[in-house]
Amino acid sequence: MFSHESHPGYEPTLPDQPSPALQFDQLDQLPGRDDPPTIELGPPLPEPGTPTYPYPAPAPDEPPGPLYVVGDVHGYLEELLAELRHQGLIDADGHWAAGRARIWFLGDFTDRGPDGIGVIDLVMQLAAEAAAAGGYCRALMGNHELLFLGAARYGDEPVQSTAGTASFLAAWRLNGGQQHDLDRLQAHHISWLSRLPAIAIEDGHLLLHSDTTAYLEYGESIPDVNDAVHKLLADEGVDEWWDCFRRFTKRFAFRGEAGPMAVHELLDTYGGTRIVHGHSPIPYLTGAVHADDGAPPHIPGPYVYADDLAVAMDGGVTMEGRLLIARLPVN
Ligand SMILES: [Mn+2]
Repeated sequence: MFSHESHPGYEPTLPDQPSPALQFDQLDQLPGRDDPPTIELGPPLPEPGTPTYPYPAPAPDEPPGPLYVVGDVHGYLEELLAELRHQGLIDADGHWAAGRARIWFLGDFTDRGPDGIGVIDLVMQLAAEAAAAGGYCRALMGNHELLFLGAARYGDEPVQSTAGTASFLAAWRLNGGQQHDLDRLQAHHISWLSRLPAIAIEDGHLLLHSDTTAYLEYGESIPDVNDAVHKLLADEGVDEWWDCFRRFTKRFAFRGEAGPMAVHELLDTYGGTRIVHGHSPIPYLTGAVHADDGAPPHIPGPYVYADDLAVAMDGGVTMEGRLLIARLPVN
């Protein structure tokens, strides 16, 4: 059974109710998605000329700062800047103002919205500024990172797909790819995106982009999964990329009666006491996507479900929802 009762703001959803998410599901999986293999190279170095900021050097015994997560951005740079400012994490000029705070972006920076490269540039900038301040700004690799990297690397090269002949470029365009993002994609973006981890754990929160158990197919520990994805991106061909992309595009594993079991499977393998994920917009998870009056979906905040074991962070900014930033733990 769903356990929405303890989460004010979200109406209970009948588990077996036909969901409009089906259409979304099919669209999102259209030509398939591969994972670009990546190599773990560590945090990016500041670009030459990056100014230093006057933060005090952290003492070694100082406790870590507060932990935040950011849901899917999908090119909505202005909304991201506004929410980061609202939370006091950046200043009026868009620079890190959060000291030793820790921020994890949950992936899907580009596609659908107007300025995907602007989003990547901002996150890279904040990563450098946060590190200088004794905090950090890190990011997971979402399926749209795999899709975007695949479009850039493999273009129209045909891939094996159950949906017939497909290519990364066609799939990327069908899933909101913006030509101006591809035109502005530079080597340092590719390098940074290709190094992002697929999974992380922070303060007992297992952080994933997608609400799927497909991560288990890549390894039994967090380093194993991240290494496997990075190695695949570095060494494998278009069909392996595509397969990885498709696996990390799956969704809804934590919904319904079997949801808590799926969450436990991941927590038992990788550690942590709760999963925090993006990828599936909250209106689709709750089934509240299409209001009868056509009103935008109501997104009061992160969506806690699966017996309180999972927190969904994609507020559906691409569908007139919200770009969510939350401080963990979420109640
Ligand atoms: Mn996604």
